[in-house]
Amino acid sequence: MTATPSTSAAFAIAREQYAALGVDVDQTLKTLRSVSLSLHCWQGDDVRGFERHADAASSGGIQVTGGYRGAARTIAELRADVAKAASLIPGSHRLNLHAMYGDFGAKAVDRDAIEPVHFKSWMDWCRDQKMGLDFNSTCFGHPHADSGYTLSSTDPAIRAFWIEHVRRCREISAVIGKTLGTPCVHNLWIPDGAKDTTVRRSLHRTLLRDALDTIYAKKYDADDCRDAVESKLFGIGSESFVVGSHEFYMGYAITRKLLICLDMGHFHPTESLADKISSMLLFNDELLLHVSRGVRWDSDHVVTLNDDTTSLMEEIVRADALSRMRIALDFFDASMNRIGAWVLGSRATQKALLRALLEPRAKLAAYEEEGNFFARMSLLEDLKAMPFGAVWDAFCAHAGVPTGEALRTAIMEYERTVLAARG
Ligand code: RNT
Ligand code: ZN
Repeated sequence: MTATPSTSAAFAIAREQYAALGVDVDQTLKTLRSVSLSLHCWQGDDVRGFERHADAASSGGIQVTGGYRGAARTIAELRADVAKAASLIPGSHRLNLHAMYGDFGAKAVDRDAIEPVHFKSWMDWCRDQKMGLDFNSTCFGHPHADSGYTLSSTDPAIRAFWIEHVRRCREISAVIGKTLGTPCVHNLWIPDGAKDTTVRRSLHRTLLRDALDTIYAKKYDADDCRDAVESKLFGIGSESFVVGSHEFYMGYAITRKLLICLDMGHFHPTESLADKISSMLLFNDELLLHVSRGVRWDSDHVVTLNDDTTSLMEEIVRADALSRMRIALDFFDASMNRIGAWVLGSRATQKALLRALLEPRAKLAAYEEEGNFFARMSLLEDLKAMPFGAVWDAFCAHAGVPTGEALRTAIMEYERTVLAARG
């Protein structure tokens, strides 16, 4: 798709306006183009996965609501949907797979028995699609997670089961990274916690630390696999106690040199994830982000271009830390067209980043240094009304992806021709 004349004219004016503030729009677009998002496979099928013994997979404190038609039911359907979504997101991106999405054929393969071979067809597919592949242990939606505890269970057999699962997931991740020639980020989130006041917090956290030490004792080459651990504040059924809190993983990851995964929905609703970035970057080489949108709770709504997303990206850019970020998406909405949701959330993340990149940082910093806080505020206010949309449209046109009505048409066409037939 080439730029329409109106896009080009609008873009030319926008570029001049940004240039007047000292912002190089062309450089900005180049930077934006270089950022790959890790697209979460679980938006396509409401976090169900493809295990033979699958029960309600989205247990463990996470919840998908809505009954919109067209969820992917098979690996082939999910791949078609990911490819469709990716074709409508400018740039080149990665796929983020959960262990429960393995290609198990007709066999029931339990979580403590998964092997790299179960992910071979995903690696082949990603290679064809020119996508990197990231990976996640799946420690929820399983009878051995029913007590609410996995790696921090007081039952040694349950702990051993999940240790084996995560150990295998790391091994699979390393094979993925080596096979595709780009490091696979392996993320670990566990649901462990309790609904009500728990008196043995210390015991569960000690058990978790020790289980993790067993898991991460084996080292993999950072070119193949990078490990991240994801904290949380609370979940459904774990309102009063979450073993893997932010403090727990902050300490754990820093002392063990792992990545910390920061999910936008995993903090107090009034707490700003954006403000954490400049602190955490002092003590961590890289950070993994789960870009999400909590509405009143960790509800995993589709990401939109709101203040939270924008200020997060601003902080990353202001800290000159884009290359130290692994940006993954984490939302799941079954109340609307799922491909549309994927595309909108991904594009909103990119838009937030674009806005941040279009900020005249040097000028703002100079006002701040002079103590001219009126000028700083005034310029920040001006930026909100700058023609950022024209730059976004040009970015999409350059990437050959539709915007506006054409995007809606493309999504609805796919719904009519592909999703409707799924019943
Ligand atoms: C749960 C975490 C976790 C999951 C995915 C499916 O609260 O955010 O990242 O959403 O692993
Ligand atoms: Zn998450």
